[in-house]
Amino acid sequence: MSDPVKTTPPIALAIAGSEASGGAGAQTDLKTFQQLGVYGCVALTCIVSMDPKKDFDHRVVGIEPQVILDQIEACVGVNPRIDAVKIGMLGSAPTIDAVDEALTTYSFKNIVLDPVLICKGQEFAEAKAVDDALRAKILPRATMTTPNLFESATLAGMDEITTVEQLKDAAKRIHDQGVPNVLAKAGPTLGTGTALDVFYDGTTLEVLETETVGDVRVHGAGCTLAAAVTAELAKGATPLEAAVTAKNVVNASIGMRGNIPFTYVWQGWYEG
Ligand code: PXL
Repeated sequence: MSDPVKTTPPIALAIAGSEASGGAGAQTDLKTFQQLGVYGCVALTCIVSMDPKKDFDHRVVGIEPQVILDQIEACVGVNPRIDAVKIGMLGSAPTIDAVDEALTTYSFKNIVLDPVLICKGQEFAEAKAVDDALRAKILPRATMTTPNLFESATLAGMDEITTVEQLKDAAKRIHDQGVPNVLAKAGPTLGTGTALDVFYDGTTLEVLETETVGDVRVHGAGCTLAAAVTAELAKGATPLEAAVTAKNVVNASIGMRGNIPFTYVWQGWYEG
């Protein structure tokens, strides 16, 4: 019998939460990986069910830490060569401990951290514990991080970010905490008339801009961006190249209108 194995594509692992509606989280990660020609596997950290009766607050159920470790073990066991890892919503301090343990065990390359700090409907005390643990344990392991405006300000220790100069400063401050590549996202929120993000790797500081699409908040754009960065790193792109492609993917993916107060993304529109 002939060997049925064709060429193995690059492989990416998402350690992320499920967002049932399909607009964000692990669902988005898998779709983005697939779209960019990367085989995806997933270790779920939590299950988010948005509540349409309560303004789409997030109902979050954490996955048992040992089960998270078991899933990562399964992913690595089947796919011995994982080319990149995306870390999305972790949601609790025990989950962060489990992921920290797995990152020690497997020493993955190309770790992209989307530092999902606070989730709609989460208690403040819980959110603070997650922030602290994420910064102490996961951030220093990241090859690249993709904070949004709020996350950039929090991680950089700044009160707020309202200008491009402040966003550049935040990217540098986060880099100085030991993250080799930072993609600090503002999207359309700094009033530049573009979707603007800042890339910094310690030497190169680039302001990346694409045209804006609409003027409403887009659900899942951040997950899609970080997943696209992960897929491109898995394929061998440099961090800056990955950031540029990822912005184009997000730009192309915006525009599905659901029964929710915001637009969301569909990866099928990007043609590369
Ligand atoms: O977009 C941030 C995010 C990440 N991961 C999960 C989510 C969300 C937002 O809804 O539910 C699982």
